[in-house]
Amino acid sequence: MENGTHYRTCHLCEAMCGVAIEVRDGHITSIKGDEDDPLSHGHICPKAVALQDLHEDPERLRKPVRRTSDGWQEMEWNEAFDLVADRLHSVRKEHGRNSIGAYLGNPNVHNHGSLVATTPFLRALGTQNRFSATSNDQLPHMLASLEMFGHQILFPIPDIDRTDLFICIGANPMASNGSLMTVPDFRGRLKALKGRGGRMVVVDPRRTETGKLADEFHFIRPGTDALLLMAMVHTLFEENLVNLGHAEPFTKDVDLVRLAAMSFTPEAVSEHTGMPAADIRNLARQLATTQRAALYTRMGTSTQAFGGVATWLAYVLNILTGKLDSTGGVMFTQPAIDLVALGAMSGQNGHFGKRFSRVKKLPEFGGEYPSSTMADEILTPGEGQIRAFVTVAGNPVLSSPNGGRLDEAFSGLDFMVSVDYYLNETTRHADVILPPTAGLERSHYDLIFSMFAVRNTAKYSPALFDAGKDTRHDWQILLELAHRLEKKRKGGRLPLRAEMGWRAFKQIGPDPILDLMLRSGPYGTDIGPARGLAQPAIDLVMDILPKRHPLQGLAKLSPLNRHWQDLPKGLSINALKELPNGVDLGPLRPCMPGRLFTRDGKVNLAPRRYLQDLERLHSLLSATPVDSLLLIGRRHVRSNNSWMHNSQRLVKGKERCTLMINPKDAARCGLQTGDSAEVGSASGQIVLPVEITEDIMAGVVSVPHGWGHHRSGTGQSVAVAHAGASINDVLSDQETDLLVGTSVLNGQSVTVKAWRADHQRKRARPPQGRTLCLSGSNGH
Ligand SMILES: Nc1nc2c(c(=O)[nH]1)N[C@H]1C(S)=C(S)[C@@H](COP(=O)(O)OP(=O)(O)OC[C@H]3O[C@@H](n4cnc5c(=O)[nH]c(N)nc54)[C@H](O)[C@@H]3O)O[C@H]1N2
Ligand SMILES: Nc1nc2c(c(=O)[nH]1)N[C@H]1C(S)=C(S)[C@@H](COP(=O)(O)OP(=O)(O)OC[C@H]3O[C@@H](n4cnc5c(=O)[nH]c(N)nc54)[C@H](O)[C@@H]3O)O[C@H]1N2
Ligand code: SF4
Ligand SMILES: [Mo]
Repeated sequence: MENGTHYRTCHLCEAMCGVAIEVRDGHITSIKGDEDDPLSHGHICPKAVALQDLHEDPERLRKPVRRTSDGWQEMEWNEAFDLVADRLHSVRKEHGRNSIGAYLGNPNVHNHGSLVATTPFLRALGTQNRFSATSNDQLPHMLASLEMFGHQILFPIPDIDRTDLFICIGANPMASNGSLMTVPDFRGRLKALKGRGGRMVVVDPRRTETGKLADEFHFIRPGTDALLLMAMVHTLFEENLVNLGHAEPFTKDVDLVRLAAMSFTPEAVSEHTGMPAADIRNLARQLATTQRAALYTRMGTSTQAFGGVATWLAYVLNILTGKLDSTGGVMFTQPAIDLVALGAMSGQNGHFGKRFSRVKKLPEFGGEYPSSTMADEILTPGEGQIRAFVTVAGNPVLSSPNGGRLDEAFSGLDFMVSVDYYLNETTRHADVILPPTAGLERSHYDLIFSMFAVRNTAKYSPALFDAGKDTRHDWQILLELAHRLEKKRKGGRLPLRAEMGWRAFKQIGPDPILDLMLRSGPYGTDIGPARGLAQPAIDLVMDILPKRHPLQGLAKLSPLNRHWQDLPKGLSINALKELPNGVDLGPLRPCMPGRLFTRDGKVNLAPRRYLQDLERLHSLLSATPVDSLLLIGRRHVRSNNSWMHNSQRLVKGKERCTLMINPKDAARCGLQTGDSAEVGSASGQIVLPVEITEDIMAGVVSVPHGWGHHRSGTGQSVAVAHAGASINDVLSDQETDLLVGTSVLNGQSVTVKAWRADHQRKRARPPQGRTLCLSGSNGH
């Protein structure tokens, strides 16, 4: 790689910060924020240095390895592909297609190559036993978008740069840098918001880094957001504050929502939520009476027992107060590659509940079952039991509830393969690990997060380093395996056309596909004066063809669509290569009802399945609030899920994997600063240092996720030296949001007790910060 500064997008989290990477003699000498990036304007967080650490990490795998009785042994790619395809095929032949399980982890969505190759790979696997990080994450948002707007990834994004009131519930963008709201430099944007006289309100069981910057902060008892939001809806109707604004003509079933909210008065929910009724009313009034306002919810409200209803209600509140599709409210993006429209064109708007998982009968979403039932499907004998497993860029042992049980499940498989460049808590169970190139060794275009950003931008970066011949990108690994599996399924040979197709795909890779999507998208090819002639033809097509005809989709998406006429044109990979800092495509703009994908072209405010789930919400209201401690998660700006703890620069300093506990609860449990505590449930126990703080609500304790690197046989020595303990060893996989199937990662009851060195000696327990119960199975 040439000496000099290279610009690209950091792919580690959702914020898409532009980075300027200085390279000298093939080595990175500095990583800074790119001042000219149109979205991040020079902002980066401390994790940006991990781009270098990951790239240079001597423990990052670079060649395939297989497990042998003498430990891990390197192998050649061809041999590895043969072995994996052979084993997967024979399991499939013997036990049927659903005997293979597949889990896709979070980094896949930061990797356009993987995204392009995943569909053919999963098709070749042919299994219905698919899982991903989605069901531990944003699933309720996807369901709400599907049910209300007709497309699973058409998310309303807070227009934070123009809002005057930002209500943030169950999210901590100061640590996470935003989620389903790509918002680099949240702090700077918040400062600007306050500078123009705006305010931020935060509702969270912990006074988080974001909460500390709020103009108004409220504690809420975990898992009760749906009650709070219902009471806000109630207040809007009661006080005549409903005003849908320009969404009124294309929104239906407002009255059903009014009825649904009738009994949820602020007084009725106050005890459960822990929020005074007057504060709830006031919150609803502020939202209604501030013209430019956005209500935003995220992980804390989605991954809990009522995540489905709570997320729906957050959308409802924005709509009832006229914030949807309005400047400074919540808006839809117009990305250069519009996966929403492309998906709709091929009929992939999303689906839910088309089939149910074998053991627990949990609903699929988009063809995936909830990750919380992975262990059930592996451990429960019978027709359709999972016997072989594929993980791609995931670490479910640390990221899914009851990780201990999953750990045990993986250890008993007939065969497992992981596409991952680390030997970690999950991949240590694999028979073969296929390591892809690292982020800086491949080209980058942020297909997914460009769609969720607070401003429309586009950026393409070529690979910064040449990985060398003896390496493979994720997409190459996935396509190669898919091709081989397909061949085996067809008895060793494919028809000539299919064979040519696979070869061509493997030859060209994802970038020409990106290019095509860019050129045919809303900012694509400029046909200049011909536009005057083409437009009437397009309009005619749109008028006479049925609403769901594929050509409608094409017309809607294309640069010719009337909606997009005033957008800049001419985007392609080549054009973007000329603009290494990226290109600004402007602020979010109103685009409704044109961008709706529902059958009747309306926003469905009261989808039936949410109304049906209200009975459950009513029973929460009539139950006595539980007295036990409720466990919630947290994130830290120097950590990213489970896989950045092998960077010394990121893990150094004060211990971060601690149990946060309120002084009142600490006193009740006999805990003092400097002590360790044992946190337990039927799933397992962990021991970790306590951090006594008023920042956490009484009755609530918090543990970050992604830690617990003590398990033997992993290959990340820095992470092992900073092991921490895994919250997911305590969280049960038996609790899901019954509406959606999302894992309940926040609000489960736990026990906390003091853990002292003398106990430790007497009971021969492992040292602090270690998980006690490796298998963690609750033996149900
Ligand atoms: N209790 C609790 N649990 C949680 C959460 C929580 O808040 N609380 N958060 C949940 C959320 S939101 C998420 S998204 C999940 C994440 O959960 P997962 O996606 O299961 O796990 P990660 O920790 O992101 O692990 C990513 C893996 O991908 C590998 N990897 C990194 N880059 C690449 C790449 O380019 N290619 C390939 N092939 N591999 C790569 C890493 O080595 C690592 O093994 O965790 C969830 N789990
Ligand atoms: N530094 C860093 N950044 C990240 C990640 C990371 O691991 N580290 N992960 C990335 C990923 S994969 C994701 S999905 C995003 C997530 O982005 P966020 O959703 O912003 O992440 P969290 O920090 O988990 O915020 C959840 C908040 O919900 C609160 N909470 C818990 N339970 C409840 C509840 O019942 N009600 C309410 N109202 N609040 C509750 C928690 O205290 C916490 O403040 O972050 C991304 N960015
Ligand atoms: S916030 Fe940090 S990790 Fe996320 S994209 Fe920006 S620099 Fe990368
Ligand atoms: Mo996530």
